[in-house]
Amino acid sequence: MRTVLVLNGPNLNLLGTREPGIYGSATLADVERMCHDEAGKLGLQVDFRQSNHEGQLIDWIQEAGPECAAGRLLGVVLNPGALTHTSLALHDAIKAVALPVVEVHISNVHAREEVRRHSFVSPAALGIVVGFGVAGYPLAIRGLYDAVRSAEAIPTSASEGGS
Ligand code: CA2
Repeated sequence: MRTVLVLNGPNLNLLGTREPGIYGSATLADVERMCHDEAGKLGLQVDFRQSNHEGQLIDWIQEAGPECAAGRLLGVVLNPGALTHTSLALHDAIKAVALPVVEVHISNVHAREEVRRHSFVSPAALGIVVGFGVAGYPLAIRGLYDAVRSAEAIPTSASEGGS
């Protein structure tokens, strides 16, 4: 069974405890359950993680590259938190391992402060889900699954044995 890795960045461990007007009242444990439910419908497993540290997220992305290449991992759903708006290093890590990543944001970052309108991650992402609350996580899993399955269904010159 293939796995989808769900990564959460800084402060998302506080979900459901503060700022419910922006982020809602669901906790990160609730989000994890929603991800397991959606993945189960698709025949996938979920590996759900959160870190407040940029380097830890980068290590996890680097480790995901070979797992994906080996076919054990479908890809990554990533809510980078505020690192979205600051981290060229996260961008570089995703590009370096050629990993399908769906970026997710609980809030509509484009309707908030100007600084939240720029994402370093988006140019390296396969797709983006923004502003649907925590429902964006299962949507991102579904989108990742459909996109990877479509890509795998299209024969490449390598899979056909061409040059
Ligand atoms: O909307 C999102 O998902 C964000 O990635 C959340 C980040 C924010 O910096 C991004 O601009 C948009 C913030 C995560 C912190 O989450 C909290 C949750 C509850 C209470 C306090 C922080």
